[in-house]
Order: sequence, then structure tokens, then C-alpha cells
Amino acid sequence: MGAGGSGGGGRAARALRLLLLIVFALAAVEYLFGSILDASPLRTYLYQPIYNATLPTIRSREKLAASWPKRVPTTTDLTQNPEVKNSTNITNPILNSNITQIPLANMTGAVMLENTTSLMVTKIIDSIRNQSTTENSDIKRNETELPMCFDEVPGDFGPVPVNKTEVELDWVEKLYPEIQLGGMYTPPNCTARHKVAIIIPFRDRQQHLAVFLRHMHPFLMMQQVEYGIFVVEQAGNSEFNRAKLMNVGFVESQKLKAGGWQCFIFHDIDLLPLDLRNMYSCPRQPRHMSASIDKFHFKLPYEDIFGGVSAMTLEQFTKVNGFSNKYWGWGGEDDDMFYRLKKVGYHIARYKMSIARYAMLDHKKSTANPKRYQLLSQTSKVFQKDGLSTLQYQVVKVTLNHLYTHILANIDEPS
Ligand code: NGS
Repeated sequence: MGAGGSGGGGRAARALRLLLLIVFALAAVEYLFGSILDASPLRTYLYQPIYNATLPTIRSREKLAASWPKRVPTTTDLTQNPEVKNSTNITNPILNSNITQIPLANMTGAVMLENTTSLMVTKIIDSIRNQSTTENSDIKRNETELPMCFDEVPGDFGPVPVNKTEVELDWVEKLYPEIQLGGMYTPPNCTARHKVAIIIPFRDRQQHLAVFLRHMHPFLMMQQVEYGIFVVEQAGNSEFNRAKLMNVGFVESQKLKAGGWQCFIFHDIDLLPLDLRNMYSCPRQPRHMSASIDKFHFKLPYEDIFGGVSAMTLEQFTKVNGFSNKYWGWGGEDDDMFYRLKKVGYHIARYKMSIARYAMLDHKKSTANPKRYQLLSQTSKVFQKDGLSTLQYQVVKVTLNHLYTHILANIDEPS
């Protein structure tokens, strides 16, 4: 009995030790790898943006969700101009300005870039700087007076709800008086760490535009980024060319910003971010932002996907010569960008799947491009000769609306 009892006690002690060991092991794994269970492949962790490394535990997400969209403090700082609120049509402010020495744009708005894209971007930025010394000195004064905006994502940032109900644009405009003409925003109480152009390729999606803007403006204001929203619409009836429109958006948005944008987020209009921790900024590696979409049951469709929403710095984007101009019709242009980035040695960063969440608005699928696989097979060989360096288009009209800049462009190939 006694021997049996002590044998039973020994087994119980061993079982307890084993249990404790397992608990410690699990705690160590969780500590080392974060929330590995809701992740896609481990590779994405290796290039996680710095924000994830320091994210505090979110405790008040429900509170945030319930009060969304939040009111953001109204602006009083010198860089804002609350009086200018009406839509303004301009043919092209750049072409009318005194920076016609930019090699990008001739007087018809057609663009022919030089071979060295980094040279061309430097020229754009230099020209813009020379042109707008007054604006820059305002910004500098402002920057010295205000503290920097947050670095670590605030602890109460978390999921936000979306409202997919269609609304009128006029109504949305009244919600956000603090947005400057052209859909531009500068945080009023701090100096932004990120200057971000949101570039949206667009055609026939009027019903999505107001829904998108209603969601995105409060989202971006909460993140305290300095940003502008650029909707680039394809004129004419050719097949939709998403990638070429994004190249146009890159060049045109850069021309419209004193000092230039540092970060470019290429954004489908039918995708709405669901978590405020998904920072609209550019980390050290290009970031695929829309990894976790409701339509795909919040799963990554394939490891190399780079479509939907992606973020690249000025340097990253120009180093790969922008997007290809050759993808007419649906599909492949985002994979092409992925190959470019790989080719020059970048890795794709992603937030974890619980953060990179998006809701997709309903739409009809467009006709697939039958040539896309053929084009993709050539990407790594030809990308330096197809992209920003060979971009040609005509700006039909630039309109500074209250909540966005509308760029209508003819991107058809010259016959
Ligand atoms: C791939 C496409 C990508 C596209 C992705 C998701 O098959 O361009 O599907 O598309 N690549 C090719 O066709 C080569 S989605 O379902 O989100 O429209 O982004």
C-alpha cells in the first residue's frame, strides 16, 4: 500500500513537473514569436515593421470600435487653410507654374522620363522645393514649434468597424471640415513622422468613393500622418491599366506636394482597413498591407501576393522603376511589382494577420489580361526599361476637391 502510495505520489509529481515544463515552453514560444498562431508564414515576421515589436496589449478596442469614427481635434495651425473648402478646377497647376524645367512634363502634359529614375525624382523634388519656399518656411516654423507625433502605436488602437452603406459625397464632405482642399491633412497638434500619398487607381467606382473617403479620413487622421488622397482616373475606353495609373499618381502627387511625399500607399478603392494598428506609413522594406481580407476569409491567398494595398518609400519605388506600364486588363501587375522588388533585393514586410485586416466592397470582376503570364515571365529581365522611365500620359484635368485630388489622365499608348 505504502510503496503503491509513494509510487502514485511520484507519478503525480512527475506529471506535475511535465505540465509545468509544457506551460513554460508555451510561454517561451509566445514570448519569442508573438502571436504566432494567427500568423501567416514565419517569413513575414522576420521583416515585421518596428511597430509590432513594441505593440502594447490592446485592452480598450471595443471602446474604440463603439465610438468610431472619432472626432479629431480641429486644426488651427499655420499650414492649414480652413477657408478654402470649395472644389476648384485647374488644368494643371504644375504646367502653369514656373517649374517647366522638370524633364517629366512638357507643355501638353505628356511625360517622358529620363532613363535614370532616381535623377528624375531628385529633379522633381528640387523643383518643388525651389518653387515653394514660402510654404516650406511655414512648415519649418510649425515643425519647430510642435512636438513630434506618436512613434509607438497608442495602446487603445485596435479594430474599427466599417460602414459599407452607400452615401452621398456632399454629406461626407460636411463630416470632415478639417481636411484641406485636395484631400490633404496635416496633424494640427504635432509634427507628423510620415508624409504619405494615398494613390487610388480609379474607373467606374463612383459608388465606392464616398464610402472609402468616409472611412479613410478619420482613420488616417487618428494615425497622425500627414497625407493626401489622390484618385487617378483612366480616361477613354481602353482596358483598365491599374499599374500605369499608379505610376501617374506617383508622379502627379509628387508634383503637388511642397517638399514631396516620402511614402506612397497604392490602394484599391474597394478595400477598407479594419484595424488602426495597421499604420499607413512606409517601413524599411516595402509593405504588403492588405494581407488579411474578409473576402478571402482573412487568409493570405498566396505567399507572394502584393495586390490590394501596398506601401513603398520614394526610394523603394524609384529603385524598381515603378510599376510596369504594360498590364492592360485584370491581374498580374502586382505580381510584377513583387518580382521587381525581389530582384533588387527587397523583402516584403507584413503586419500580422490580426492587424492587416480589410473589408472588401462588392464589385464585378473585370476581364483578365490573357498576356499577364507572358509579361510576368519577362519582368526580371526588362523592368528597368518598362516603368517610370518609359511612362507616357496626358493629364486631362486635375481637380482639387475637398476630400481628394482627382487626376483624370489619358494613358493610352500613342498610336
Ligand atoms: C492573382 C493575380 C493577382 C491578383 C490576385 C488576387 O491570381 O494580380 O490574384 O486577386 N495574378 C495573376 O493573375 C497572375 S483578387 O482576387 O484580389 O482580385 O491580385
